[in-house]
Amino acid sequence: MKRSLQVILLVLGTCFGFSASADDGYRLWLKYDLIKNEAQRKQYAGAIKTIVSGPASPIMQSATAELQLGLQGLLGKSVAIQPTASGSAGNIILKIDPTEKLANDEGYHLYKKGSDFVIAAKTDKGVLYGSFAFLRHIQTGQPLGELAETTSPKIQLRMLNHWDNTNGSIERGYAGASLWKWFELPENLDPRYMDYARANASIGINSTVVNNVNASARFLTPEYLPKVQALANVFRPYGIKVFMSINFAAPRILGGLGTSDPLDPKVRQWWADKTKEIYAAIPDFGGFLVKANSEGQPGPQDYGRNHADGANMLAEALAPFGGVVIWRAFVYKADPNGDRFKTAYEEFKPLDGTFKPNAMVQVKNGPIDFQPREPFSPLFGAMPKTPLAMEFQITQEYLGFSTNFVYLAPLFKECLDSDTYIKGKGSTVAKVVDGTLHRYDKTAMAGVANTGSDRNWTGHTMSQANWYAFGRLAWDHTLSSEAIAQEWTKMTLTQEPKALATITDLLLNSRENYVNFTTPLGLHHIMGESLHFGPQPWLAKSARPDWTAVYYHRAAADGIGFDRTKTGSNALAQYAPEVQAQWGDPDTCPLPYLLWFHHVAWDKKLSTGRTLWDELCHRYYEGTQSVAQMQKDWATVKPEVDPELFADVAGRLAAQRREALWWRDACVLYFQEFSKMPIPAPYQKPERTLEEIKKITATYQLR
Ligand code: GCW
Repeated sequence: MKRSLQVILLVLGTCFGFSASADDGYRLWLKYDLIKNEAQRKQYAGAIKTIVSGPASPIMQSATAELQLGLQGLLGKSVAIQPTASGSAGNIILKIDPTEKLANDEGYHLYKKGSDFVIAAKTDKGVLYGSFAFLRHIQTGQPLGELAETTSPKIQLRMLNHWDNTNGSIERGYAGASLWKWFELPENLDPRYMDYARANASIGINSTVVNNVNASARFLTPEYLPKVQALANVFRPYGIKVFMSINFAAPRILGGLGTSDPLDPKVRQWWADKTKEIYAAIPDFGGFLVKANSEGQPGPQDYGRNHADGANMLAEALAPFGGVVIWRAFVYKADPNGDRFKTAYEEFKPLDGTFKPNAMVQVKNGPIDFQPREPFSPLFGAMPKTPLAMEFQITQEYLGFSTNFVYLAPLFKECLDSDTYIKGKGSTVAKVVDGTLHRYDKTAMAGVANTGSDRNWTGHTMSQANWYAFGRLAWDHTLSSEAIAQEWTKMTLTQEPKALATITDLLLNSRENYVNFTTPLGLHHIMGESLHFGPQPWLAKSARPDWTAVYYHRAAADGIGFDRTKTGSNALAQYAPEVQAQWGDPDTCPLPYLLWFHHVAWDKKLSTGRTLWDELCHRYYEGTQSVAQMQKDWATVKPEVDPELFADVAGRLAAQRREALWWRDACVLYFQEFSKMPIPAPYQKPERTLEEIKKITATYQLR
């Protein structure tokens, strides 16, 4: 596909315009505003003269267009693109060299050569990522003299999972409607599709699943395939592959077959034909993502087959085209006496070694469901012969939607850095997922997207940092939460040192604050029914027992928490002995995980010197207080942050404060009914009664 650079620049310029007016957040971290520090700007501008374009390809065009756009904005001067270097100084040389010493095809090497700057890679994709890194170097104010970066992604498929539906809604989306305007596609291409691709490419995301895992079969019809094809065409020049979620019952629903049994030859043929049809439209199609036999979705178990039977049928259909099937391990049964924690491991571990080479199993970070804090899923480390993909949730389903300021890099890192001990000390989850521990030849990390049609993409301005952090960590999980926070803040909000330090601290503490006022000490799944918003620890009846709150917290006169040791569900046995030893004893179990694994007496003395009850209250009160502190800290950065962005965050923090009080009052008053202990000094008893709080939660549940 031929595209004219002028057209691209025009479109980019319109969408990502350099207007001096207030910032609506649309440009994300790719603002490219004129560098304020004049001396610094002149230095960059003096050092950079041309962009030497290297071999032509659509991806190379994206790289040069981005460099030109970025430099124009940052330096306030137009930098010409030339086929060869003119003169020997100030050229940004884009170089593709398959012999470049890099770990893989997507890596890049930035360095100075005399007075020139080289962006070298084995492929055009590497050059694209290197170009964004070069711009980031300038955006974050680093001296060009120090340009030296060699990096390759540690994970092959760095993907977003969109839970977007045919009607434009997004399951668990809190930033507006779907970015994909299905009704206008394929004819009308919203310029936003390209900006979405640019944003992803800038942080190394190279794959996207465009539709919900609760998948409508309609996506596989001749009506929708051209729409997906149109998106793929826009994303391709940014190195992004499209995947689709499929409905396992499609052969029955669309194909008119009486069955979707994966061992039925007619069903297999149907998938083979459908896959061929997809590849005819999208030659670089990535593959399928599948939610099967989970929360009512159809799957192979409907026919007495297992997950591997289902996955392998699809793997076979995809294999001739180099596609991959990613099969989700998010499964659980409605068993009032069981432990939902254990189901995924029980269903999947026995299947290790039975999946085809182009199948992967995608596991959520924790054993339940994206709670504010979860221990790592015991499946990590338990399937050495099956490549396991990590699934994180970027959208804040259980983290206060778009009203709450919760920076997720610490949550992602906590999981990735956890030690499974499966092959001795240092067998971290990250090493499972990046393939080094079990020598997986396929690796993937997925993030359930938090993007939507809101002008600023993510609803809460600060949630942009979560999209950013996910991409950066999928590229390199050894980056620190702090480094990513600073990078993002410098590009998005401010570089003024004091404000930068304040915002970095706000980001770094925000998740722990959220845990404290919602689910401290290892409480989990006590949020509002189905909406998953606000507190509802009293929820005792639902369509399934494991959708209630009491199933998880087990508060009673004798204490609180889910006993997952030998005296309880023994879910702990799914971990390596070292992990069991670490978490199995309530006296040594780290407090953040305590009630995940133990039922603890209200008056038990904890390592903090407080009783369990007092500690619980302490955290609810301090967590709520911390939101007031966040408001104060945010107020101090006002002079340094764009007024529109400042106001957006300030307003949402005020809403978060109201919600934190709601959580605190609900939880301390409800749990007090069991502990029968007073709210400890210096904290004041809530002004509201539990009945009043319950009414607030009930209002949220109204349809
Ligand atoms: O977290 C739960 C959500 C569902 C979601 C499901 C899943 C897409 O509440 O909305 O469905 O997990 O991950 O499949």
